[in-house]
Amino acid sequence: MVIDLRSDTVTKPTEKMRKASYEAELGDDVYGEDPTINKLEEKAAEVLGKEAALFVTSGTQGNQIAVLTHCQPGNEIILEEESHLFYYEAAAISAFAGVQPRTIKGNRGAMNPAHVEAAIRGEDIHVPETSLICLENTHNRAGGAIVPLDNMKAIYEISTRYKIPVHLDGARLFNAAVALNQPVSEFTKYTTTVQICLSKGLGSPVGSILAGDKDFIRRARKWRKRLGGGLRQAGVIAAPGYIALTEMVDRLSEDHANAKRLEEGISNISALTVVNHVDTNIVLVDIQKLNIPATEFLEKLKGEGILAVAFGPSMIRFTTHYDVTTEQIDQVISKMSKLFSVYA
Ligand code: TLP
Repeated sequence: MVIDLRSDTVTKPTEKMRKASYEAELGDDVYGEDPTINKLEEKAAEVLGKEAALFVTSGTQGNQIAVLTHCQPGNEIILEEESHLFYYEAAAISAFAGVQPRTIKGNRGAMNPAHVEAAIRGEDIHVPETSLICLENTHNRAGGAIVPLDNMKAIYEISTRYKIPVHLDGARLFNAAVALNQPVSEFTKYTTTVQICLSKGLGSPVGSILAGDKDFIRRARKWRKRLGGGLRQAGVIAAPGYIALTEMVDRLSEDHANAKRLEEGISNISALTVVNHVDTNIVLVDIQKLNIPATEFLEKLKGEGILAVAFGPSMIRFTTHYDVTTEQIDQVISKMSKLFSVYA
């Protein structure tokens, strides 16, 4: 059996989720009449500590609707230089919202609040208006790093002073919350709006939630419609989302323990170097000592039935999730030791 560590997006819905889809009460959500969607949105708003929430098709769609709703074309937005919104969304912020990115180099995904403040534009005919600050927690390219609460608080205080909204890409916010043993609302209280993914570690097959105040969500709903994201009997995909949100959160700690176990195992293979501090479910491995490109490394792993992804020419990302057991992690370690110790 293939051990798929490419991403936590590869998880399949549980039996209970499939059953919930089958049995879901349905209506037309564009009319606001799908009871299963309404129940999910209400629950999500409550959990995220916001007035209202909107079910969207993906994390990318949720982030883009946030940018479109907060900004006007010609504005500038501040974001971390390796954030998903900047790095992995195919320049959608420019293609759709027509905003200019102002990137800041972070430390383990966290932007220095002083750098954020310095990047906010003043009143000048030559410069764009800063209309949004984006955060990401956990930070994907920083290896699932948790952006500390005091960092979020400091940036939120600055944003409040300058009357600039803060959007949090919380695709893996529940991982941060579980790792720090805090409710997600402890993080979202330092944000104006937040996007969370139901379809990553929480295991739902489809969907994300965008949350904020009622007026923001009313306008966001219109943007979702414009983008063709107004779905009809969408309760079939929201029903697993409700289970994801209410029953799948605590078990994320198992994924974190498996990632730690993988990190420890890899640290005994001298040709491989774990480069991130493993806070949650992502392990980043530098393979430079092997003198082979990431593509060849991945092929060798694939030959042993193990999948991972390249994060650079000599960087590999392994992501743990609920479809991977501790026994499988041990198999990955032992297979990698056999494959790569010859290079040491
Ligand atoms: N991340 C995917 C890839 O796009 C890289 C992955 O495998 O990790 N924000 C963050 C922080 C993400 O990691 C992702 C997905 C998204 C947003 C987008 O979510 P989807 O895939 O639902 O559009």
